[in-house]
Formats: sequence, structure tokens, C-alpha cells
Amino acid sequence: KTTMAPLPDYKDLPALHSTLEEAKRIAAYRAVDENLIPVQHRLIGVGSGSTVIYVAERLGQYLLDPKFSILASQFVCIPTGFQSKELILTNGLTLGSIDQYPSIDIVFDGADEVDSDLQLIKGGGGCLFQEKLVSTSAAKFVVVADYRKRSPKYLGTNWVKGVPIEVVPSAYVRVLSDLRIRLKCKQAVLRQGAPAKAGPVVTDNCNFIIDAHFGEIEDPAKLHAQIKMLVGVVETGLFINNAARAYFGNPDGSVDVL
Ligand code: ABF
Repeated sequence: KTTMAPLPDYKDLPALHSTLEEAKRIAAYRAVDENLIPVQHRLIGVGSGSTVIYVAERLGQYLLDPKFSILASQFVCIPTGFQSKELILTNGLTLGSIDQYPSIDIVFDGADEVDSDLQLIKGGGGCLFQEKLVSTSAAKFVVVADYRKRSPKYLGTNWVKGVPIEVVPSAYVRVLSDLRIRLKCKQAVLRQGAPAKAGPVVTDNCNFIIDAHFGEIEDPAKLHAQIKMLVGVVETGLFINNAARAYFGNPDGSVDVL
């Protein structure tokens, strides 16, 4: 039996184990409340990562609030990978797929780095292809993040792992070489699983991931296009002109909105 309950107010939220988690939760809750219009938005993308956990949690609370429950029962949530599929199901939400719904109303997803023009680096969690598929299929893409993800100016300044690039396995050596020689990449490495001897990380699409370091990226659109041209590249973690808004939770409980 499900118990109905109104959406918890931000000031009444129970404390989490760290201020970082609280920052993620407040950003996610604010992003959902300020952008989701239950009467208009039925097809909702749910991204990947640790901040999106709180997006799914908030969407689940809409289902239980008597004011929204009828509309929220119509929500169909589209995942960007295995983790978000689980999040959708554990929060009692209805699961859909991008095959059934190639155009969706809104998506909430995390990011590794966000610049002042809302250009993004994503893919630290390895789901970049599906995340790009879902976010570019949505009428509105809202980023949820904590304060560490905001870059002062250029991408490449505070995300130390470089630009994730999904590649066809048989082409990874060629792509590594092209990145270094043709694109003057400072360092490019094949992402390895843990423990160290587990071999390369394999994506949901059975591909590999290369992490490529370019230093500060002054023109992310140009770099994205150059990487995309290399034979063997499936997708890059540069998300260009895709996000509409970004919410950054701060340790003091405030949220910055870009
Ligand atoms: C996904 O999760 C990825 O694109 C990005 O790598 C990561 C962000 O995770 P978190 O919310 O844990 O910082 O959105």
C-alpha cells in the first residue's frame, strides 16, 4: 500500500551524510520543481550519475503527492543507461525507451564540467552515447550538478579526466594515435576498469572509452567536430548547445542557476 504525502519542503529535508550530497539533492529538487510542468511534460529523460539519484527521488515524490499524483501517474521516464533504468523502477516510475519515444519533453542529467555558455563535458560515468541520444531528443535539457562542476571560463579547467570519447573497440589504437598526432592531444588513454587487470571499460553499446586531455578548451564546438571526424569515433563527451539551464548546489544549501 502506498502512502500519499505532499512534496517535502526544502527547509524540512532530512540531513544527508555530507554537505556534498545535500548540495546535489537541493540542486536536483530545485531543477525538477522549477522546470517540470506536470500538465505539459509527460515524457521525461532521467540521466546518469550521483546527482540524478535525487531527480528520480523527487519525481517519485510527485507520484505520492495528492495534488500531482494523477498527472504524475502519466509520466513515462526514459533512461540513459542501466543505472537510470534502476533508479526509475525503484522510485515507482514508469519506464519507457527512446525507441518508443524518439522525441521527449524534458531531460534532467548530470555533468562533469559546465562552462559559462552551458557547454558541457559528460561521460565520466561511461554513458555518454545514450546521454547524448536522450538529451538531443528532448525539447529541454536541464543540468543538475554540485558546485565543483562549474568551470570559471573554459571547459578542461576543473575536470581532470579529459574529454571522454566512445570508440569502436577495433579502432581504439588508431583513434589514440589520431588524437595525439592530428589533434595535438596532450594525453589520451584507454579507460581501464577496476581492478587494474580487469581490462578496458566496456560501454552499454559494447564500445571502449578514451579519455583525452586537451588542456583548456577554447572552442568546444570545433574540437567536438574534429574528434567526431576520426574513423572509429562513435560519440564525444562534449555536449554543445544542448543544455538550456544548469543548477549547481552549494555546500551552504543555496543553488546557483545558469
Ligand atoms: C553523468 O554522470 C555523466 O555524464 C557524468 O559523467 C556524471 C555526473 O555525475 P555526478 O552527478 O555523480 O557528478 O551525468
